[in-house]
Amino acid sequence: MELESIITRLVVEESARELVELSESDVLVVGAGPSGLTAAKYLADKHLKVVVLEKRLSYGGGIGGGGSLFHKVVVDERALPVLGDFKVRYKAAGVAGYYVVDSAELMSKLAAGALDSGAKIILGAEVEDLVVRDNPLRVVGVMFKWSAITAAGLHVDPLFALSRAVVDATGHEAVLVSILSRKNRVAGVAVPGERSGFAERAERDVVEYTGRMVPGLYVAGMSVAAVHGLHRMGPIFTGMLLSGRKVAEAIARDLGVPQ
Ligand code: 48F
Repeated sequence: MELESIITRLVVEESARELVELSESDVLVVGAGPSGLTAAKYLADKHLKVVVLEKRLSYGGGIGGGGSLFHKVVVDERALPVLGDFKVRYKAAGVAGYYVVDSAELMSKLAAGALDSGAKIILGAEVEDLVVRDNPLRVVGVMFKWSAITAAGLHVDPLFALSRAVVDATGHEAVLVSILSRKNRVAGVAVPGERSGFAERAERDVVEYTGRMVPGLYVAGMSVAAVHGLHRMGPIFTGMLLSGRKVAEAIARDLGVPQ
């Protein structure tokens, strides 16, 4: 067989085989930002089958921009155990209890940690709808298509991916909960959008409000702020990491995984 044929065959066969296998999972995490990647690792550590769908061709979400394009972000001491789990280095920088982290290191090691624990990350996959069941309303999966299709403005029907739990980790827009609210009025969920900056309260509240929206659908990271009208916090990432860890614990509990 010619090399060109081998390349095409291996890419298509392996991708197709894997996509079929991944079309039924335990947890679908939508968004490969800090909260989504953190959740993915801790869920995979519990031996759950975890798939992350990310619409861009890269992971890290808002991390890569660092603090307003400066290449550092801030965390406080509560984030250190999570940074340790991902082997992310941090530096004490003269303000007690606060640390700086290199944004490039944070985004790559969060992704590597999720992958090493067994999560699968599919890039270029945009979720555009939920899959639901009624009586009682529950979310049982998502509908996704390749982001390139959206970029090209083509009218193409999406594919399905089913799972026992779906995490909205799409950031400031809370894409999945917004879809739930707009297209499934029966859920009685409204998305007020996030409030203006108040870093200390935002860092606390975003973790506190992390969790289940309706059966099958969970919210983590900045989506939590959008859904619950919480403040934003700027380039400090403790809340994102702890929110990701918390949603993983909540899902594991709901799915009956021994803690
Ligand atoms: O925005 P993002 O980093 O979300 P996060 O985990 O973290 C927020 C922080 O980065 C920062 C902040 C806290 O300091 O304010 O902004 O809450 O990552 C969200 C990811 O979701 C992807 C998007 O490309 C990004 O990588 N995403 C958004 N919509 C979709 C999506 C979609 N419909 N389908 C797939 N991926």
